[in-house]
Amino acid sequence: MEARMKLGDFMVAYLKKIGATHLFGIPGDLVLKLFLQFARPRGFRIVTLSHEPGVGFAADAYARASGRIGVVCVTYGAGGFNILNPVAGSFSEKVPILVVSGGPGEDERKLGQLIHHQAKEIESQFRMFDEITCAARVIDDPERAARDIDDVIRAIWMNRRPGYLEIHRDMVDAMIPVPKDIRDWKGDLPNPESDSRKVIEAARETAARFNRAKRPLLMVGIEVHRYKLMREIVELAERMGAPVTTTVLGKGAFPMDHPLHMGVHVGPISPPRIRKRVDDADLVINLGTLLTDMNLGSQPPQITRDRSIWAVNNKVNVSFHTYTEVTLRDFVRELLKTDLKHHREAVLYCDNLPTRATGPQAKLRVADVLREINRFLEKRKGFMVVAESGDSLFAGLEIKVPGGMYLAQGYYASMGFAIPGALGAQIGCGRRPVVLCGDGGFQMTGPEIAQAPRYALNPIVVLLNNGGWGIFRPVTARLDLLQIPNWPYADLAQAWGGVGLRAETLGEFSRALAAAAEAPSFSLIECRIGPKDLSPISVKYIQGSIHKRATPR
Ligand SMILES: Cc1ncc(C[n+]2csc(CCOP(=O)(O)OP(=O)(O)O)c2C)c(N)n1
Ligand SMILES: [Mg+2]
Repeated sequence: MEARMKLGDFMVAYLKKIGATHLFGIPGDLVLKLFLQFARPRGFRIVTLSHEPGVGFAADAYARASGRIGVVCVTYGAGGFNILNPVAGSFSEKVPILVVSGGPGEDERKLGQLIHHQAKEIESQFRMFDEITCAARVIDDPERAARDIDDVIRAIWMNRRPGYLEIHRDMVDAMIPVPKDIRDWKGDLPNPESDSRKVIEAARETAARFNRAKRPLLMVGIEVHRYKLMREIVELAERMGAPVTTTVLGKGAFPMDHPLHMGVHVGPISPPRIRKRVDDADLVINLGTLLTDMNLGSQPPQITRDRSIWAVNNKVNVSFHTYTEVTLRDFVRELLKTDLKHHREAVLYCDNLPTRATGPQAKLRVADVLREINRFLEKRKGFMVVAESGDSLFAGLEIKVPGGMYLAQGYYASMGFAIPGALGAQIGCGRRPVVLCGDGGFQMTGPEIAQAPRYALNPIVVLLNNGGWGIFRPVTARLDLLQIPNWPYADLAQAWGGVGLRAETLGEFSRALAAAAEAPSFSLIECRIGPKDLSPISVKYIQGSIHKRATPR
């Protein structure tokens, strides 16, 4: 970095310093100059997809899978508005992404005419992103530009939330001063800090509560994944000897094949043994879990505060009092230094799958698909699972990925996440995705799979074709409103340069999965399942969600 440099050059140098390697985007005239800067030799590997929502989901999943900031570059207006939904999802689920948008130059704005892609006012886009990011700036003052950019990117990392930079096209070549501290800086981004006195006291009190408890349990949530604390949490669980459950959103934050892992807790609709164990616990230590309806099976909170400790959002609640300025990382590290009683308990992993499979010739059911994927994953390394919203989100809860890499929007739950997400995730961590996706979800962003061959990506898409928006069938009288056209999914996959397969029986699915694993390209297996066939938890969830009780305890 130099003391004075062009803004565009500074952006590239800054993002290189923080270790960005890829940039996801779609250009337009209002961002083209900046986009080309990012793509220049020794710049970034550019990943373009067909539609901005795909770009946003891919960058989000890249960030989830790699543990780095995902960078997105879009044009102003039509491009920016198109990624509002994925960015809102990143905000909800604490995913650090940077959105860079172009915009019209100052001279054009002074002409007094409306500028293409403009909605209400030129500032409208900034205002919208301000609402769904932790920091948003329009870079319009060269003197402050470097500091503003630095502030936004630091905030993204501190908060693990999206940030927004709007750089109008006349600013890209503007000369800007670069403060010395930014020039000298090595590129380490700041993590939130704790007050060490509070950390010690929170850990001491937690340890005392734990050591008195007879039936303690650990509940692991999404912050463990975002702050890369899985190793510490495993160590803590092993020291405590307590069973571990994860939340819907936190699935994958604790190794699914660890002997202390019981499975996913979804409130009262959990597998009965998990529900009973959580209900019986005299102390539940929640580590990085968010209190969402989805995590609780769409029911009011069941773990009462008198028997719980919650460490999330840089706070630790011990029953009815709160320690502020205590990060999850520091809390867990301090707990590891305390004397902890070791519990001994035989922990059994539970899911909701019926134990009996149908025969290889019988009509394929969702439960059979899930059991077969588990069998497939058990024997293989290097895979991850990405689940789409809809029945697949709940079906995915039954999946056991050795080691644990698992991605799904278990809270924001937008359809369209999984296919572009799988592309971004494979770029981010190199693991080969198995994608669970419904036909409705696929019709939103699934065609982005056609981009996989360009980037040598090879997800295996397991498409559950039930002829519509199946998850709502148990609660909708007008089934005709939930129908969608039947696409020739396998033929499309074939035409897009992948392998397209169909399965109507378990035997066919098993063979298709084996064939997909051998294929160097992406594959899509269309599983033809009955219109009423849903995964075990979906029906309970959707009925609970529609007939919600409004009396929190
Ligand atoms: C962007 C978006 N629009 C609408 C919804 C509401 N929604 C949730 S699931 C679903 C239907 C899912 O259909 P499909 O992908 O075929 O999955 P299925 O439940 O049939 O397996 C809809 C419309 C959503 N979650 N996200
Ligand atoms: Mg469907």
